[in-house]
Amino acid sequence: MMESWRWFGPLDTISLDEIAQTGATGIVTALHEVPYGEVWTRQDIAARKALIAEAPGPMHWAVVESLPIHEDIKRGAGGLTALFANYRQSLANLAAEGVTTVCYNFMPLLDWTRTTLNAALPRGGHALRFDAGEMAYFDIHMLARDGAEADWSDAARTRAEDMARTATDADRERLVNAIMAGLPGAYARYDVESLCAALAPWAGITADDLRAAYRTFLQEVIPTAEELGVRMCVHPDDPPRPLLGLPRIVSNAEDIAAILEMVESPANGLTLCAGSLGANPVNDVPAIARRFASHIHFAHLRNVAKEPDGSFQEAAHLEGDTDMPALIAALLDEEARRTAQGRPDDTIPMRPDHGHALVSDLTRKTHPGYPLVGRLRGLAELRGVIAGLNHGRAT
Ligand code: DNO
Repeated sequence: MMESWRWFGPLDTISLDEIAQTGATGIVTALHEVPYGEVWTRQDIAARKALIAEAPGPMHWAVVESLPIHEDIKRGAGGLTALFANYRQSLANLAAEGVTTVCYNFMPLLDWTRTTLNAALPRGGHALRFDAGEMAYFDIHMLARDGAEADWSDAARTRAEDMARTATDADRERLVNAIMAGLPGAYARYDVESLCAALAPWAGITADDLRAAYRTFLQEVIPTAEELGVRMCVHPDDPPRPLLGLPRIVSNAEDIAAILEMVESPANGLTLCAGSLGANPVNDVPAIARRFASHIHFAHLRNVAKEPDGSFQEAAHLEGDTDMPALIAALLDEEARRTAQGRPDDTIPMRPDHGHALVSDLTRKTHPGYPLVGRLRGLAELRGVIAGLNHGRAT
């Protein structure tokens, strides 16, 4: 498997020189500064590629994460012709520069969502955490969204009631900041008021409506991607459940099967994100990897520990609820199958997704979830599993 590493571009406080020292060869990045819906020009793509090539290496731009989809496409609203044309043009420009694996998501408005960015770990260090009670408090009491109560378990609602009595302004500010932290790059963050305004146009939009919009997107984009040799790979919902009344349709095996059937093509693929899928108790992540193996173009390897009320906390890469060696074995089997079919270069780039904030991470400002030492620990552990499994195969 190709070892890759997410780099948020020149504004990332972790430099390419540092990333080179991790041993990763594939860089996962995006032109985060380009607003959603606008074309990524060939010139800008080439410039980003050149930055990566100049760093110690060899390293190359292996995966785009993400080429974002404009909200109007997700809502199926308004004249979308220009937006689809722009998306196809960005794919063509990426392909012309040899960048052909493109990750994206179809989550309305929000991206990955947590309620705490620095949950204390027993041995020191911090983890990202999704606390169902805190999210319920945000939804029911801060946003005061119609129908919010019905979306939460009794346990989460009880905790939300407790918080309504005790939370301070500082607690509320921390919660909003944590919830917004998943939006990558330089995009606008919402406060409570602007989030309510952004949610309004989504009122009444069902999972089926979102699926119809998704089908249109795939029909518009996948044939071009296939012609260009680009492999699109959808990132699952994180967490894999509807949130704030917004439908989510990439949350489990049935969702994935439906999406892959909408437009059947090798270009219509999946980012196997172990952490996102693993946060839902119905998902057996190694089984999902085996079922959809031929469509996996990119893997995010991380782990979560789930709790009965729907909360979860990010675990060390080899701890938590997903059997990571079993998952990696599934991915290595798929790579072996591709090699046997004469496609030895068709490897699955993987990156250590997220990481605990450890040691010097605790005093260094980086993207939430993307510290240097914690991810380096994750990569080293995953590398060890891969080496062990490969050794087993060779003998
Ligand atoms: C979180 C990431 C996601 C991912 C996007 C892909 O750490 O895995 O933000 O980049 O959802 O579009």
